[in-house]
Amino acid sequence: MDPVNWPTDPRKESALLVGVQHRGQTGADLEDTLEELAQLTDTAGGVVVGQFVCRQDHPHPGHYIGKGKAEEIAEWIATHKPATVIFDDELSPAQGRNLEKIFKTKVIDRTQMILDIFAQHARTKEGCLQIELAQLGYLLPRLRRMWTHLERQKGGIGMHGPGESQLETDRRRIEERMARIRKDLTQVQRHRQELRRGRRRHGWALASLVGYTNAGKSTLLNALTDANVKAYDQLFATLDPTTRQVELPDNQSILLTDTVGFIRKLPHGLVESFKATLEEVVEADLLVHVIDASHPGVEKQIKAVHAVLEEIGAGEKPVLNVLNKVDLLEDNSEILFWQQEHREALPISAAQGVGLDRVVDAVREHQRGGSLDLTLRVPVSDGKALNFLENRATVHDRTYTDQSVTLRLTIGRRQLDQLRATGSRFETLTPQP
Ligand SMILES: Nc1nc2c(ncn2[C@@H]2O[C@H](COP(=O)(O)OP(=O)(O)OP(=O)(O)O)[C@@H](O)[C@H]2O)c(=O)[nH]1
Ligand SMILES: [Mg+2]
Repeated sequence: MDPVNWPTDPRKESALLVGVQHRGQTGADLEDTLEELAQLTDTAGGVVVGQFVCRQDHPHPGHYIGKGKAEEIAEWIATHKPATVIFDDELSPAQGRNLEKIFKTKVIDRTQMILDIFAQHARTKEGCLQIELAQLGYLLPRLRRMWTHLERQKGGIGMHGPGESQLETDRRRIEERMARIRKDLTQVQRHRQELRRGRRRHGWALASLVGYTNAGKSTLLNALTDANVKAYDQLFATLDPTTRQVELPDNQSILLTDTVGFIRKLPHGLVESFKATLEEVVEADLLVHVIDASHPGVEKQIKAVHAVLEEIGAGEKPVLNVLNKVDLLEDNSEILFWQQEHREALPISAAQGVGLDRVVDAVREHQRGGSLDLTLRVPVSDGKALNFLENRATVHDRTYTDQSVTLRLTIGRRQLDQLRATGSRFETLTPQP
């Protein structure tokens, strides 16, 4: 693909994108990746003015791409003068340094851009601390680069000693700051744990929305509750968790949390730093995976979400898959195909409020731990149990005698366990499965 003439917006930072096609990657894969990189650039406040693609099996240790390609790009840069060159993969500190020398312009990688977007979108103290930690972690091994730059500007003689010790001082300061942030974040984590414990004491089940960034998680939370979370056509619009109560039938409720979205090649340092936020996912009883069914790269997005869930230790959680944005699909055939592949996935449109009842029913079914059809005999004196059953189960009919009430009902496995735990002296007349 040759550089193209793109429309430019003079208020935005102009960016040249560089993507690498690795072995086994199809042209469509690459296009999808570059499209995403362009979207990230846009979200970060840049405007794409051109793109280069290099075919390469192994990254060059010195400058990531081949020398010939780097020179070809340098020529383009000399003519078109983009403010930034953005690489789709993470560059080592040395690669970044060398490329800046060849291109004579600022070079950033995908990781740095994602960190930048997070920094722009962080609002709460928790979000700001977590992103600062991730950015400092990224900066630490790259400090030398800034110092070398200084040495070049001021000349080598006499710079070596002070430069070296300045670097050491900077490094130590950064490490101290990182240690301080980690300590503050431990407090945040403790506070979140307390909140969750309190919620559990109320007997509320916790569910967490997960999914690729821009899949529609916040839109779904807003549609199911009055959360009023900002939903934008932007990547990583949400960083800080929001939890709201969703009313389920049978007087039950569940707490649903909307949190940060995932992306392919999510920087590891970022996952590490966002531990406090991601614990909302790790500690949930149920994950509601919001999938953008209209996205051309949807299968890869699903894989990326599964990979992040594995990484944070939430790979084994029960998941309810919802296929969102079905209003954008041309016809039903895609949905039918999807349902063959992912049998239980629920087609919905969060934006248009279609299929939300099914989501609520499925969450409720999960919360009940499956339903049982039973006949129970409860002593009339056990008002507490009778009250519990009237509220928490669906009672089909009641037969009264002097001593007892016989109820034919449908009840969640979990609710039955709760009733047992109260020490109630009910009898089960139908054999339990
Ligand atoms: N057509 C259509 N658009 C939708 C639907 N659901 C969400 N969107 C749009 O998709 C974009 C992203 O929605 P969000 O709810 O912000 O997505 P998110 O998953 O919270 O994204 P991040 O917080 O950025 O990770 C917005 O422009 C929404 O209006 C849907 O069912 N149909
Ligand atoms: Mg969101």
